[in-house]
Amino acid sequence: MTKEPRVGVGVLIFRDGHVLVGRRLGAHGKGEFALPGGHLEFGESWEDCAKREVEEETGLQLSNLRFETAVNSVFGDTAHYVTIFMRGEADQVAEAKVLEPDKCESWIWVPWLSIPQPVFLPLQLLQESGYHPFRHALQD
Ligand code: 8DG
Ligand code: MG
Ligand code: MG
Repeated sequence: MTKEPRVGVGVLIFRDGHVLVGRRLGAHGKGEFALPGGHLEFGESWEDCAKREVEEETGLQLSNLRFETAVNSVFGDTAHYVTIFMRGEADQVAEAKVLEPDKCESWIWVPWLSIPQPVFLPLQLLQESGYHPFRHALQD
């Protein structure tokens, strides 16, 4: 079987300086904290993928979707993703629900600099890339 890289979309949602992360179940990265997200489908825009995955996984409806950055996520010999990080805004009071309990244990809002360990590889690479979510705070 030919192994090929796939495209993964991770979604950054901030609320009062906190980011939404979930503890993964099943698949790879079990027990690790990750952003909501999933596979880009054939013909889908990054914006639509981000909105769809977040709605499927949390019920949150996103607006103002924008591209932040990308990383190259090589999971050893097992998987290779080009991860597109999108950012979106959710209603300030809407609750993030666990809509796929087989895939995510719980959703928590945590300060960007205090995401609990262990962290899912794409998110770890984002942290290491020097990405800073509030650098443009004055423009936002
Ligand atoms: P899908 O079938 O709904 O598309 O995927 P899923 O069931 O939501 O699986 P997932 O593991 O959450 O996402 C699919 C892959 O996307 C994941 O195994 C690796 C890749 N991926 C990244 N970055 C990120 C990220 O930040 N968060 C999530 N959840 N997945 C990511 O490359
Ligand atoms: Mg999904
Ligand atoms: Mg997912």
